[in-house]
Amino acid sequence: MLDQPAGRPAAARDDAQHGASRHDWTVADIVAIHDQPLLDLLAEASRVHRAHHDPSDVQRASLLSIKTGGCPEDCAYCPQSAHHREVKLDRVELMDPDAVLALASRARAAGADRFCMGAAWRQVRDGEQFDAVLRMVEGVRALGMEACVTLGMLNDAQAGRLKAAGLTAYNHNLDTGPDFYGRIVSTRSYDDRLATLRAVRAAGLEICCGGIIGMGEGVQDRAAMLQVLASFDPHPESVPINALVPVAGTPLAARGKVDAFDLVRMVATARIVMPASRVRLSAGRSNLSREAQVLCMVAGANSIFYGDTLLTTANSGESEDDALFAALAARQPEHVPAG
Ligand code: SAM
Ligand code: DTB
Ligand code: SF4
Repeated sequence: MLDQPAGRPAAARDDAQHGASRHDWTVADIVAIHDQPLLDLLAEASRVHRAHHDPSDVQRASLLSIKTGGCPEDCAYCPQSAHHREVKLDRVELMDPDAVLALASRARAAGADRFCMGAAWRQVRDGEQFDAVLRMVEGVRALGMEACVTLGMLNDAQAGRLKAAGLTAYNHNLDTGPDFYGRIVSTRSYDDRLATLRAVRAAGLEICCGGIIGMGEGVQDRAAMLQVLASFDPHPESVPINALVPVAGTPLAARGKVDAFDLVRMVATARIVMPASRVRLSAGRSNLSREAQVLCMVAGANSIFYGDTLLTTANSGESEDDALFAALAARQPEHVPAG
């Protein structure tokens, strides 16, 4: 675990104001929160959300795959793994920084406040390609946006160079609970992931860390992942909650759609145990009705990926999202024609 306080007794359920500093949730506490009647869960999550955030502040993060496919890791959900040969995906080498920055600038003009760049790498290697990523980070920051990258595992020195380039946050997901993890990822351990997260935090970068639901795991596994995340001190600044996007050719291709209420419960539970974090409603949003997305926001989601594609799969369209944001805003008084 990361900076987990040793030997603290399990505290009783906390109120919303104190929850931000709680790192000792047990898996049983979290399952109890998750499984309570849906309307009670929603009410509690919404109360916690409003005590810590302006509910009208929903972040738009734009996502770009800067190096696509051919990844040596074996992650069962991922279309970019070279192990899944049946996936139809063209490999694309690392993009040129100028091309990335042109897209970042376009995303900013469309309303994005954060620009996230993902590379299908097992780990960061020092050299020309990492130098190019550092230039991308500098460029995104110069545009006035938050910058986040996800590049696989990294060491302290590399995290320090990203910090010096102005990086806001590093994304590295735990994906699921420790017991289920081995069924999904065979090429790197849970401890490897925690070591990367430790390097990220030691460099003073924000941590963006969450996971995926709908891979065959149970509520216990979902709660166990949230327990590990909530044990970080401080909590991860952002927590992406992905619903599995089943991709043809991956071992999880045949998994069914995640039930919208499962996603609502997961978002609400994340919100309650990590009150001050940004909870991002991430992959899988294109399968949700706008009503289900609004329910996730009531449950405490306050960030989305904005843009027509995620890394390699389709996202909700930008125009649909613009309509969603318009629906969330205060209504203009109706014009009543005179006479
Ligand atoms: N290679 C880097 C790594 O694994 O850290 C960065 C890229 S990787 C694609 C980033 C995250 O995307 C994964 O950790 C996983 O949580 C999420 N992801 C990948 N494929 C997904 C899918 N089909 N459905 C939902 N989430 C997915
Ligand atoms: C995260 O948690 N979800 C994003 C981002 N971090 C990098 C990735 C979702 C990928 C979905 C599958 C794809 O488009 O390839
Ligand atoms: Fe590679 Fe990341 Fe996909 Fe795993 S999730 S196969 S590390 S790109």
